[in-house]
Amino acid sequence: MNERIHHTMGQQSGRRSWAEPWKIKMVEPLRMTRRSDREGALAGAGWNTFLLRSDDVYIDLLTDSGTSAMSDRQWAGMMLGDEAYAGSRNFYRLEQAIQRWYGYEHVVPTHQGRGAEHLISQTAIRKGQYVPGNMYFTTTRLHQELAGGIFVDVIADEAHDPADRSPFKGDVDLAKLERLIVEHGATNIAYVSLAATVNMAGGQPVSMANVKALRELCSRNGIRLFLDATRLVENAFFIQEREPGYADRPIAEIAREFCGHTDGAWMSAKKDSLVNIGGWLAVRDRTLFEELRNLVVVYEGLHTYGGLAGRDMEAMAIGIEESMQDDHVRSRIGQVRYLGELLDDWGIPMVQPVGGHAIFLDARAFYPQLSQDQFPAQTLAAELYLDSGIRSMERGVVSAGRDPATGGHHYPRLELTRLTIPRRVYTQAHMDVVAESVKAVYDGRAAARGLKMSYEPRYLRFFQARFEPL
Ligand code: P71
Repeated sequence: MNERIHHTMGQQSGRRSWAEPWKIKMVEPLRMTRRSDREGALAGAGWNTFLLRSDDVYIDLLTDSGTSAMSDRQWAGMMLGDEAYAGSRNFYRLEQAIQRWYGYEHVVPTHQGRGAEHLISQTAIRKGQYVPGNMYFTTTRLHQELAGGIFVDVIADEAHDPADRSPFKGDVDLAKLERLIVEHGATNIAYVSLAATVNMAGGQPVSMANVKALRELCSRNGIRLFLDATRLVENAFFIQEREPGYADRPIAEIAREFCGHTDGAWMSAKKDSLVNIGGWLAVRDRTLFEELRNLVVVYEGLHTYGGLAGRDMEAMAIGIEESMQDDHVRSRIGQVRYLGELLDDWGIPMVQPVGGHAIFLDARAFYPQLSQDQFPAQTLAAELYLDSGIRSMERGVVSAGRDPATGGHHYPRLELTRLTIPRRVYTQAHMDVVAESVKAVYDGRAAARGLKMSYEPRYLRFFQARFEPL
């Protein structure tokens, strides 16, 4: 006789269970693979998860970028695409959505986030100027450097410590920024580049108090403040949860207030906004807008489509509204947290507190026997794939690239492997499979030997680099 009584996860945590605010209408079958299949696939991919075919992947946690599931309303919107070269009706719907939910007046559509980063960098940076930011993001920093800018990290020190549990690890350290201004003069600072949330720090939020103080500091010095709004909705959730005075305010209101402290924003709509492709750039200043609108026709497409089809802009307009709903955000971050709590209970080392879009495993703590030159985070991504067919992403020394001045590796303090959760795609059972696989790899950590790089491309090397086991 079975004496065991099973408990739901909610019961185990002493609370009532909750579930996603949607149901599934269409499914996409996944291919299950055997370890021997995966060994062949990984060797063929040069031990780089970016080079795997998705057909060889079981649960794909490479990124939450463009991998979310659209709603029935978004798919219906795809049928309302106005594919005119100029003046598409969907552009005006998108423009209105950005004005309403983010509050910026002038909008330039782009094919995705880095298209927008390119335009703002070329327009707002003069060669030799400094661009302070709250930790780097790969494409953001590259576009700033290609425009002749010098990136300077001014994030709070806590952000570089995976174990530090501060609530707003994305905050700018204002003293670091002030020192930079004093040292180089305000005119040698192109703008402050503020990301909310901070991807490379583990999806960590910026507080409202910090963006307010930053606004004051920038205004006093005549420096512009631009926002990377890619995961701002998730940032607004953390403000609602953690910052005094915001508990009863809707996420949409908090997001809009946050934007109110900035001069403009760029966006990869492939994240928060629940679309497979799309981005934008929006500013308050009319003169800057005219420059951006002129440059977009050179690199992206006419200023009323920016490299997108009309249907993509329609899906984005609808996705923006859906992304701002409290129930949606709570369920999205709730799923990430569910996985994080399991792993935390089992003593798996990772970035704390768990952020908005992903679990970031601390590969240094997994593999103390490996130096950063043996690519611990790349090794961990490979081991997870071999164990169960889960695909994750390296966010350590490979991603950090080389210092353009010295040519040597950047050695970031954070050596992380990211398990990124797409929105509205996987179930709690998938999260359980992921958690058990991470545990299995952790239990086998002593056997890991590391990798060496056998091919290194010039730009954003992590995408196409190849490795060999040591
Ligand atoms: C992510 C991505 C996609 C990506 C980009 C580069 C390397 C690996 C994966 C893209 C972002 C982002 C932030 C905060 C701008 C972009 C570029 N993230 N800002 O996390 O997270 O946007 O991909 O649409 O061009 O997997 P884009």
